[in-house]
Amino acid sequence: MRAFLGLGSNLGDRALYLKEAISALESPTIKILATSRIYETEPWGVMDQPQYWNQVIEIETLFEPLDLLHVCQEIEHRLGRERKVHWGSRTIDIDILIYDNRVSESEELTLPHPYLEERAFVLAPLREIAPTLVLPSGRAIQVVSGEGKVFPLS
Ligand code: A4P
Ligand code: MG
Repeated sequence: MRAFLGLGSNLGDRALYLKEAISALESPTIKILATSRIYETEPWGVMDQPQYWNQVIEIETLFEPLDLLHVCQEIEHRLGRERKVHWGSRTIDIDILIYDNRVSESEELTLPHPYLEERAFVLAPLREIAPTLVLPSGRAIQVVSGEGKVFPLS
């Protein structure tokens, strides 16, 4: 199945955490199909924290959504992620944005990601690698920009 993952880091060596997360994800069960540029983004939600670096990747995977989530969480844990403040600083955060056309509203996993269409830090890199994508709401990604300032790094 095809899925899009959102990666974010705002603590320590942000470039390294993004790179390490992507190489940790790559495996016989997760193939990386596309990788956006890195975007420097202003914090969304909790403003009083360092600037984020965000990236979106497209994958092809044999994992079911919950197993994919657990893989992402295991990688977050390995890369030193500590869960303290909701929406607060983190070395690495890996969110499942879209998984095929799957909808889930369990406590553990919400699909598509609930704030997907409100966040410029997700939409800008997603638009870069999937310019013709139609978002879960039915709107084209080209006409939805979300909130927050974002700057591509290259
Ligand atoms: N969970 C439910 N659905 C999902 C999903 N689709 N993908 C659950 C991943 N996880 C999902 O997440 C809390 C719980 O969400 C998990 O246990 C999982 O079962 P978390 O990563 O432990 O905590 P969190 O990240 O603080 O909370 P949350 O709600 O996931 O926050 P977000 O949405 O990840 O936002 N500003 C900028 N510029 N860039 C950012 O990357 N990130 C956040 C965090 C806030 N502001 C930001 C950024
Ligand atoms: Mg998260």
